[in-house]
Amino acid sequence: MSISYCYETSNSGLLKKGVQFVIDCPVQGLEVSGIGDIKDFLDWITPSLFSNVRGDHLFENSEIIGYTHTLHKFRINLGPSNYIGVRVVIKGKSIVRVLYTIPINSNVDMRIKISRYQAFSEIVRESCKSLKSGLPPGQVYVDIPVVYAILGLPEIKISSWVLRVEGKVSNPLELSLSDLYEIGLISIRTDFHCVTGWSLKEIEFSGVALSRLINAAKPLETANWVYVECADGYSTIIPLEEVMDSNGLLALEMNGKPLDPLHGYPARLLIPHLYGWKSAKWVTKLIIIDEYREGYWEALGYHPRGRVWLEERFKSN
Ligand SMILES: Nc1nc2c(c(=O)[nH]1)N[C@H]1C(S)=C(S)[C@@H](COP(=O)(O)O)O[C@H]1N2
Ligand SMILES: [Mo]
Repeated sequence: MSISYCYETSNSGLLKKGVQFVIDCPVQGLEVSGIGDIKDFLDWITPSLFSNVRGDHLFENSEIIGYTHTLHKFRINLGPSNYIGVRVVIKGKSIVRVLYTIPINSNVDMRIKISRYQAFSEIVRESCKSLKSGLPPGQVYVDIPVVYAILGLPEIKISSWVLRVEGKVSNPLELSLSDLYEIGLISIRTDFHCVTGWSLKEIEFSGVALSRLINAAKPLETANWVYVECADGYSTIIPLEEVMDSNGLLALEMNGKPLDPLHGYPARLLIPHLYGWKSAKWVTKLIIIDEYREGYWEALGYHPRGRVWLEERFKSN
């Protein structure tokens, strides 16, 4: 058997998409060639994981994630417009993860063990700060950014918008847009890398240094992670150390102008050495926490840290 345990993950943004929870199963590198092979594997493995899931795996589409990974999507129909999504992550030629998105109002009976995901064991402290210049492995430059808004565009009233820094801090902050401008903006010129393999060359972002903002909130000794919440319901998580020890910004401007509404107005994160999904748009809260929690993409198997130069695209344990 090539799956010995799975994780159960969930996220409030996924819930908005109708996903109650995710069963995320690491696979011990099983070589496959083509969709037919993958479908055969799924038809065999799924009944061994769940005692109450029957049915065919219908192929939907595939997505290339850098040069290293491919994501193949299937579904198992449960009823009219109700289905379990199946995401198969391939690295090289091998299946390395299978994830099942379980919809609201249905349940699954697991035949195998649900383990607790240990995010910290994947955060290997490397001396390399991963801020090299040039094109990282598995990326290609494009001219125009792809706009991502997985949960749609939020409506934001600037008069009542505030950025909060809260959680395990001794000095919680609540800052309006003008408060942020008053702190003073700094600018960085940097490439931007999406995990799906596209990169943008040299964009200028201006904003408040994230390290400065978080320091002002005075994180407690025990703090380990920054959980980021956005007005659209999106969320992501970043190791606290990774934020503090970077040139990351709470960006308010791009190329000298306020952010475009599509790119996160009034404020987004911009952490150049981490994949783009960590650079959350329409940010409302930075919640400093002790224990790892799953953000939107992390709940779907993406990496807790996401360093570009180490190609930390997916979780590996
Ligand atoms: N709130 C929110 N932030 C988000 C996303 C999103 O869907 N919602 N997508 C992320 C992803 S996957 C990427 S690559 C970048 C893309 O930034 P852009 O839309 O400005 O090009 O935004 C990130 N931040
Ligand atoms: Mo992305």
